[in-house]
Amino acid sequence: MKVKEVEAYIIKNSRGESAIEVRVNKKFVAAAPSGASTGKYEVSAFPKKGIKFAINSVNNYKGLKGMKFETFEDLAFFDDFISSWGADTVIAVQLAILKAMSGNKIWKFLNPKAKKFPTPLGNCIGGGMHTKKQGEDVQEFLLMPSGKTFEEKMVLNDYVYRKIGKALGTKQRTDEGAFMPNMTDTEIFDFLYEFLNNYENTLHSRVKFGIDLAASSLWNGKFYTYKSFAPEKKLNKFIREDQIDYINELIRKYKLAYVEDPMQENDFVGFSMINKKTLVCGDDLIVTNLDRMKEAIRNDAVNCVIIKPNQIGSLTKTKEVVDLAHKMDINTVISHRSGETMDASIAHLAVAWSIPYIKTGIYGAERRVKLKELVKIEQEIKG
Ligand code: 2PG
Ligand code: MG
Repeated sequence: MKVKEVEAYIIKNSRGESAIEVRVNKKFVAAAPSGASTGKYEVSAFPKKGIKFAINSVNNYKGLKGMKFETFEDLAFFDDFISSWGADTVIAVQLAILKAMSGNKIWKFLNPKAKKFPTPLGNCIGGGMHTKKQGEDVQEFLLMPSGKTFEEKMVLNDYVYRKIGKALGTKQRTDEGAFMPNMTDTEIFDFLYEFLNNYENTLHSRVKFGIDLAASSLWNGKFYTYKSFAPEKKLNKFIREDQIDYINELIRKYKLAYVEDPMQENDFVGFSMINKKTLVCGDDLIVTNLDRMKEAIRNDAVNCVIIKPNQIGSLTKTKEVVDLAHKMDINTVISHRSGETMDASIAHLAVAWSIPYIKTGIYGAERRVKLKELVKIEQEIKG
């Protein structure tokens, strides 16, 4: 595929912030999302001079026109641009080129034999940084549905989400379209546990749940501070050891299937002390960075890792983290960001790379477009 034309420009993401979109050879368009609870070790989304500077850098870069890209590995060419263009810029350019190389069929281009589909992890109740700290402390309560096909699981998540909304009687939503009730963490844990154990609420299927605590946003260097803490506890500040006990107790009491970022982003050893009967997932801890993935492996910190291409700013580097995780029997979760666009590329990457989970949210056009893309791919593959 030869690049004839490249155009970068600004669009608005789901939070109304400026985001970058790139168009290659007129027809192939890709955009990058952005986070609110970003990890300290993520690559910056844009250079210091800002998004406009990044966009001009792409549009004024003469070398791109006439370049040929034939394989996924060719995209590594842009790794040298990460610091000057920023992570979001490189990801949007790489994705647009990948779409052009594949005629918008990324999954097939990367893995024509693909046949595994991810389970959707759906954010149904939320707080933390996705509500500017107006909601409860836990950033995301996530549904993990069961089912034979991706579509079945998606439909189940959607059904349960709506039912939860009715039961809570709230219409307020977080950045990711999760409900934002006026409840404490403990009240929500109790509610979800009871609700999901009543099979009349779940179309008689098993729906488990888990959380993204995004614990770095509670940590001040000494304590984890909970705004609305369990009424039976007098203290709302936890030192590290209390935090470990608290999380392990939550896992036991509510049979959590998934726990993301239960400890702050520097505490590999703390992660290793969390009960691995459940999926213990590193997001801000690993930030899709190969060196941090290795550090996590050395410490036995996780059995699951979040994959967000724009944390590291390179699709080829992202793939290295996925490959190492799978080689070490560590689960992967490809993930949207809280500020999302209509780009559905992560759906394709999930299928191409046999990623077992996708976190995309349940509600809102920018989340649904990724789920619907997976349904489309499933129909194509399974007929
Ligand atoms: C997370 C993400 C996505 P953000 O913490 O996992 O849910 O949030 O994009 O704000 O970093
Ligand atoms: Mg997270």
